[in-house]
Amino acid sequence: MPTVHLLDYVAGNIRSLVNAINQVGYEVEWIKSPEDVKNADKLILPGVGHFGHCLSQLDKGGFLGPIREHIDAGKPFMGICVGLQALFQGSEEDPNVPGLGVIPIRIQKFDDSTKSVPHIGWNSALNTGAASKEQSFYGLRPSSKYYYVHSYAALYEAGVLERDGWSVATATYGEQEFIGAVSRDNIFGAQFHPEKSGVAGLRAIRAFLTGDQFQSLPQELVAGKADGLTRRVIACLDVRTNDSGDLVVTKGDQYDVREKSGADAGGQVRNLGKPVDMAKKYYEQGADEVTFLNITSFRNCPLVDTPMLEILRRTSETVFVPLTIGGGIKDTVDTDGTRVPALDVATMYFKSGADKVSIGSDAVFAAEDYYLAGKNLSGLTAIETISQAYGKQAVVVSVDPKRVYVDRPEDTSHHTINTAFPNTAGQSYCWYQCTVKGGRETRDMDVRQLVQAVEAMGAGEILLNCIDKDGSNSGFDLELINDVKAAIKIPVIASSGAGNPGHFAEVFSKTTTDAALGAGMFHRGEYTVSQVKDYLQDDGFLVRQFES
Ligand code: 1PR
Repeated sequence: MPTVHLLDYVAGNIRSLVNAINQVGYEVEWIKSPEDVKNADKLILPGVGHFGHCLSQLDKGGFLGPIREHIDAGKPFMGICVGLQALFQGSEEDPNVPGLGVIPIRIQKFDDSTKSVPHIGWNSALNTGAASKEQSFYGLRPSSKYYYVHSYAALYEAGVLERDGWSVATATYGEQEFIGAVSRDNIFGAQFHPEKSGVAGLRAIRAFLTGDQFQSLPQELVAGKADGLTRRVIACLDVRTNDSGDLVVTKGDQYDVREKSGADAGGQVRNLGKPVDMAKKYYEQGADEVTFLNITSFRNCPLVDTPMLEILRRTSETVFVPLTIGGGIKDTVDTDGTRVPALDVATMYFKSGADKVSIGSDAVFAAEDYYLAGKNLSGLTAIETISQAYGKQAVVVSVDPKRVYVDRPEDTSHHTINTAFPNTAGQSYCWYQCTVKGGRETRDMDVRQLVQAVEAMGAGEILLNCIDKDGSNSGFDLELINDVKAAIKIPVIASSGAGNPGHFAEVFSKTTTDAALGAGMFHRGEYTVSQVKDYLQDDGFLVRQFES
């Protein structure tokens, strides 16, 4: 197999990049020292975390000079995400740290007054020079969508880079147009993650590796370009060991996953299929992300026995969209008494192919400590340590709230809403109480308090479940979603209650949710992800369809 050199300067979550490179027929050789850069023909610089952290790590390791020499020698170079940003002059994220300065522009933070930041999801990479005969560079297509996750970007100014000979592809987030990819001579940079962008991303990686810089496209691929962020549809797999000892995808009603009727009535864990096979099926149906939740993590789970690692390893070999893993991301004591910090637990998952970790119970305990300390951050929580090391986009907080009804707002110290759905006792105010351990234990904290605390700690996204709605097929809890969206800036994934494609259209039209997640309706085979996408498209929403 031909090779490409990869510079992994933070021992990061780049297994998926390696898998993508292997998938297009190349082998990875690791750059371990600055001398190795000299032996590289093709060099890829992936990037995670902070701009400043990336550049100072490269500087400390003595890599910056050799990278510059590699680029100046005209050898193929590809930067991904922060690896692309490294090519620029500097970034507002860490103003005192200089970039490589190949592109004389500074990276800026997205304006979060009008939209969620980070920008997470599938967006365009439209070649600004598409009118020329070389309509595409490195296989980028106007009809394709690419997976982005970042808070900072190079904002686009028409013609500036083009005048210097750069090819530029842009995307638009809210009212801001930014650089999605650039190329000039031997350099290719992508703000999006090609390794997480399905077939469209693999095409870009292959084009870079084979040196296929410019292509002209057939008319049908150029026409019909629809810029902007698509509506993100996520498939979620709750995973646990069933009574026969097999690891299965299961699904509960209000978090109870045991059968109540039929042959298995009397408490067997529902078995809806095998995790790896189902993840692949949803990827091929067009799921924009796949989430695995280990729902028995409330038990003490020793690290020697973490079957989810194998699931991730196998899934990430064939599923090229973001993978999230949740359940048991916390400080852990292993069977031999070794204390393993949450950051190390998360690292195991990232190295096995996860792109994000999702933290449930531990986030509630951390939020309680945060308020007890007068809203002071300790710097030691799982959220803070993981977000510091891998970037906030890698940290999702999964919330498991349930409604508590009261007669009047004054009857509780918690934030209430006036609900259109009073309970049977006629109470029309409620607050959303946080739970831990898969809903087994309630805490004296409302959902607003939790999401605001975890946002302050550096969480990048909220996975907003709702125990009352879970498995009900009655649609999402729109009141809950609107309440949470109003309280924070980070993106929210609406979850619990999806029963048909219309529920996805409803949540996207009646709330400002950033993504929507379904489980039971997909697992039971009632609807496919592509049917949801088709429905949304017919309803006028922008979606990404699976490219084969
Ligand atoms: O607390 O950090 O160890 O994480 C445990 C994780 O496991 C949490 O994310 C928690 O939400 C999840 N979990 C724990 N127990 C259950 C259970 O069901 N018994 N599942 C559970 C949560 C909720 C969603 C579900 C949606 C959509 N599942 O993921 O997929 O509600 O379902 P639907 O579309 O069928 O309505 P920690």
